[in-house]
Amino acid sequence: MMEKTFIMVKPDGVQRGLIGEIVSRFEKKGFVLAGAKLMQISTELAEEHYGEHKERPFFGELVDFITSGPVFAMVWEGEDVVKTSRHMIGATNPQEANPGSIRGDYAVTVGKNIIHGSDSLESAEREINLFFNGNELVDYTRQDKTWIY
Ligand code: DAT
Ligand code: MG
Repeated sequence: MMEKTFIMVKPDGVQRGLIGEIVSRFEKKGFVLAGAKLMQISTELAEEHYGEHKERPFFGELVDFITSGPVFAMVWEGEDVVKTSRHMIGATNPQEANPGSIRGDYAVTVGKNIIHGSDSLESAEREINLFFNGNELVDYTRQDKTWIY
């Protein structure tokens, strides 16, 4: 099924110069970039985005971290992109993330795991709407589509 998902390079990934590497992996995979922007997340947006974790002991640290510097927010489109991008990203704890995954290759600790990806179709829709206006997303066909599907 054709889907869209929300992917974000976190402040640690931006500071470590990993935006290009991460964009490149999704691009080479064959997914379509529908929108992207460098932005500073407000405390309000951070608390809303991570709302499901507000009772967890690490919530305060998580909000401080995600607002500590610019993030690179993206929307990627493709067949089963929600689940596939979670595989590409790897386990939440980089110590458990497989080599070859983004966290497995570039991160060491759960508090600085460099990238976010929506965990379901419902989360993807919610997060895309939270971070992007409709007019910031572009609908187009990649020229190599028939070589991917
Ligand atoms: P994911 O980012 O893989 O969807 P999640 O939704 O369970 O993981 O948690 C959101 C973020 O919160 C995660 O990327 C890093 C942080 N986090 C999760 N569990 C944590 C823990 N036990 N200690 C510190 N930070 C944690
Ligand atoms: Mg999550």
